[in-house]
Amino acid sequence: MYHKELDQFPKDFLWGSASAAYQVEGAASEDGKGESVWDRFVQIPGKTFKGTTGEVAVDHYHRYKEDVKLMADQGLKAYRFSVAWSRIIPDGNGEVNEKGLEFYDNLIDELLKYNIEPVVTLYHWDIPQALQDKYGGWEDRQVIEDFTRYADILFNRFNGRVKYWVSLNEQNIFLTLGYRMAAHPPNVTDEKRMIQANHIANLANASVIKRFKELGIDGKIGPSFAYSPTYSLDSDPLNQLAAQNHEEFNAHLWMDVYVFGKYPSVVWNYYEKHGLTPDVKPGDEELLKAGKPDFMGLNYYQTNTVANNPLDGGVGEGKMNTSGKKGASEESGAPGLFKNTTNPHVERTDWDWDIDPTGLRIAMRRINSRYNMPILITENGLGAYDTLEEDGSIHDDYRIDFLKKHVMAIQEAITDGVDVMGYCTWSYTDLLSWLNGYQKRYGFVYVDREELDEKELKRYKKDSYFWYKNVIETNGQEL
Ligand code: BGP
Repeated sequence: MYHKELDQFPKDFLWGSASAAYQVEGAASEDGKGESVWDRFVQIPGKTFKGTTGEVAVDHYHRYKEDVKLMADQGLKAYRFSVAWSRIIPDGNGEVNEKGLEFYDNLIDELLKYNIEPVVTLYHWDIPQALQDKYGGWEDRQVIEDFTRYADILFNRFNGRVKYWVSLNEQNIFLTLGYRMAAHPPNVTDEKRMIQANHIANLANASVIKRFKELGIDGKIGPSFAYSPTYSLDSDPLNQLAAQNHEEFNAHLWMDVYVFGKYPSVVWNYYEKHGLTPDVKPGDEELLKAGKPDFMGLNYYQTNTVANNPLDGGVGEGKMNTSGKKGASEESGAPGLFKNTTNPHVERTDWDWDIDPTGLRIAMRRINSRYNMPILITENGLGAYDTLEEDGSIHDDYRIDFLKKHVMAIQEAITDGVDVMGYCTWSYTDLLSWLNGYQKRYGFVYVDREELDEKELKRYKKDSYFWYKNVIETNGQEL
């Protein structure tokens, strides 16, 4: 669809940026914080790039005032961050650690001092290790109650100061990588267990949303979903069908449950035929339906292009590129459903992620037409190598180009009729990329550290920092 003129961004549009506790905070065992599954997982040799950990990360825990000041000077309107569950309740379901709450109190107050809207993510992948040990974390229904209690503590504590809440961050990613690919904790490769844990995570997600509504909190809540819309390689009907399969199994499987409270029938049927159905108990369906979010949080990085993949001799799960050497990713697929192929129409990053701004517009349009709910873009950004020049500048024109085109795609989607609340880039400062170390940088603010050398963790403004400042100042009129 072409428009003669584009609509303006809404006046109260949330121009933001995002992070996650484990990736920025550091202070891994300070002020009573308990161990999380990520603190443990990164100790396994070979799991992360050069064995990097978030032990120190970018030391945001001690430097949050400096970081917030940078945001304020830039004019940022919203900052999305996550709370580390094991700071609040070190063993997951026992005593509350007041010191942990205080850290987030201070961070929130600091943001509000500069009129920056806090967007709080309840869970960004770091379940307390104690719950993993006690009952297997997301595989046991006890987690629904424990997660709801933890959320309840945050809702009550920050009510009145925080208006935007994200329930689970990328449930699709942490469960797929954690239980199918053994690339995240708890380091498992078992489809059946993944589906079971996913069902319980669905219930936990619905349960906190339900609780939020019961408390009558003045604000909005929704999950952040990693949506990579699927394209078919071409018009070959078999490839089209593979694309349809991919969309059902990678998108509808989660978003349908969030919004409609039920699994897509094609996926459920597949589960039944393969003996994979999760254990559904009386009351589950009601709970799922009662947990309808206020918005869909969209984490958008790329699209997927897929082709037919036969059952016999089809391509299976392949390794991701975590080295930053272009072309290092392996062919990947699910036999009988789809396989990923190269899209000849788009460029790729050094980590082999497709660069596709139009894909963002397509993602928003698809969410709009299938789910008809407002969208908050909770992540979008470019992971790239940056060079710190001698004079302290960083010329990341490639990042500006990436962000500019994505912001334009949002404006086009708004003009198409999509309701968009805001846009959080990933990420504010550079931070730890879970599996890719510190060399894969996303921030507006460069943090001077390397994989194995923390240096002084000094902050430098990149060119993109100034570019975004102007975008915010002009409410998107000058890109
Ligand atoms: C999302 C996560 C973020 C962030 C981002 C970039 O999936 O929610 O935490 O890490 O992806 O991914 P990566 O660090 O793998 O490049």
